[in-house]
Amino acid sequence: MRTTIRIPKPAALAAAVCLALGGPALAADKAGKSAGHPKTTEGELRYMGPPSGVKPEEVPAPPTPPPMTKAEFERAKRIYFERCAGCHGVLRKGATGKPLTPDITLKRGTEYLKAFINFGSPAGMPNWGTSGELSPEEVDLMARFLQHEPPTPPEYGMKEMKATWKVLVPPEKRPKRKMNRINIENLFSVTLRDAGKVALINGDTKKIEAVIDTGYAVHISRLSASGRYLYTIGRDAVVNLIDLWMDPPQTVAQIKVGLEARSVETSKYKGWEDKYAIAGTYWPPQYVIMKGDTLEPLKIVSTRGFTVDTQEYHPEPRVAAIVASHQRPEFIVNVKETGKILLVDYTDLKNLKVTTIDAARFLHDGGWDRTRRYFLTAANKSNKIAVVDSKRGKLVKLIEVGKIPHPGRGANFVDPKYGPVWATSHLGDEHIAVIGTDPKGHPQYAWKVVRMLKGQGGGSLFIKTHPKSHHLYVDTPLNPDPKLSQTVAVFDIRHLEKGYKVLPIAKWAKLGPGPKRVVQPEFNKAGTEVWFSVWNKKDQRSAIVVVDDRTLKLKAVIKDKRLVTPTGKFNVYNTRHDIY
Ligand code: DHE
Repeated sequence: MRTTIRIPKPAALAAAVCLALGGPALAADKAGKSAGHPKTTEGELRYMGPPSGVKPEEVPAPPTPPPMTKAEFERAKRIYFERCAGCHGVLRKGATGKPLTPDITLKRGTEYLKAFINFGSPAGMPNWGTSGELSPEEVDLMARFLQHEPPTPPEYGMKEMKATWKVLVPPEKRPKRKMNRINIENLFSVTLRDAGKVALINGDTKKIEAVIDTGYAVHISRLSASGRYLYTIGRDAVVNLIDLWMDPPQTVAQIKVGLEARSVETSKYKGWEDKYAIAGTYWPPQYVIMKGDTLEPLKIVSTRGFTVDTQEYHPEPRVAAIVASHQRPEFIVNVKETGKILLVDYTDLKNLKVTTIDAARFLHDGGWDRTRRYFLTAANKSNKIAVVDSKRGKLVKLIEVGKIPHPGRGANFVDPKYGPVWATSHLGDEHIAVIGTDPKGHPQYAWKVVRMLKGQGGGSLFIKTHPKSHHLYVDTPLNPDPKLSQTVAVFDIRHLEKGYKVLPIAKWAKLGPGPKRVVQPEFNKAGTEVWFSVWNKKDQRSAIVVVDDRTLKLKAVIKDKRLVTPTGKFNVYNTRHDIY
């Protein structure tokens, strides 16, 4: 027997639902046709019709910020994204910098915010006004802008990535062997920050072999496991794949993976060498796994979620450092704002397995211990170093260190008293925390701060040594005192208690005026030389200073008008093998 069920017409049904719930009847004409939802089926309407459980009084009305013209808003937005978003986040939820959402800023008011932007704060906010970086009118503009709801940039998915993806030289057209005569193992990829380029400098001859266009304000370079491919990532999230076998080395593929980014890495586990690349983005907060030799995007994963401590939802957990595991086929991904470390298993991208390790906020940079089993990474605003055992896939310990640890990749050496250790310097104080890393040989010191060395001062970003060196170099480029920002401290690892020597790196470069910040020590392959960038403004002369590690004397100054704002330097051999 066939039963016919009569379903009421949509508009009549909607009106009935509304009336039954005590709401106003939906407009329906005498013939029963709806003016409201003519395209909705009866089933959908019945299913989705009930009112939201959110009570209107639970949703605050948007506050009223000080007025701005459209042109002013556009200008402020540009300044914010160029200068402020790095620390405060695109959505202004805060990270290295404080949260700046209207619920906070409206209470502070325009005058308070102006003073803050003008003079900065001892906690690390630069003095944008008094330093002359922003004019008084721009300070006022920003103070008003910060009281408005933050504008949200668009999302960026596979369609957008594919639209920018270019394979300039397909793998089958690339050389089958190295075509140039460069000793690529001792090549340095040097970030030319404000030029949006990298310079490939020959470590043996100190000559620039190539200058290659990359993303805007290119941030880091990383090497494939084979050492053939160099990956760079710009702040604008443009990834370049450079083939070092070509003569001269050149970009063979490029992709833009988001709107803002800092990290790129490649698969290094046995059997997976050069197979995949991964890039993490600040905006949108996500990472993408790509084919290693073409950058074809394969899998995008969002990092939005809950913070490790208060378990609040965070809409913008940015991807900070990424390292490739040597123990398992995994990428280790630092998620800054949630304070979680992800172990992303790349063996099966369709059924992706991700282990989430609870660490601490706000994760930033880090590196391996000398066995490449333990990953030590800074949770910089928690003043902690998180240690991950990449073999067991577990957190070993959160170690209290100094104020705002900033290791870069850190420094591994054998302490005469405490055995194998890893060290970090700090942005927020003058200390260098030395942590025991040998649970088998020196269990009593493992994962403890065994020494707190006193360096030149705060504002340190990077620290470096080499297995063949007995020196530990500590930079201080962000210290407000030029005596510190233009020099480096060197400790003799054999006599750490004796304190440090100061090398006048910027003075040796003989550059003339400018801030001349000395940044990021990097060794050559042999471990006999250490290179420093002398980082001046875009329109001033910069240089690379090479120091003889044995004598601590000046060995060479590399000057060239193409060396515009050099910052990070990545020696191919050391970066490829994670030697630091
Ligand atoms: Fe960096 C590494 C983020 C400012 C030079 N920087 C990193 C990493 C992150 C990061 C997440 C780790 C990448 C990895 O290992 O996968 N950096 C940020 C910022 O968010 C921040 C604070 C502000 C911004 O807006 O970018 C910032 N960084 C700077 C600079 O101002 C520096 C000194 C100069 C520059 O070139 O911009 C700078 N960052 C570097 C360098 C490294 C780096 C040289 C790699 C160090 C290494 O030895 O591996």
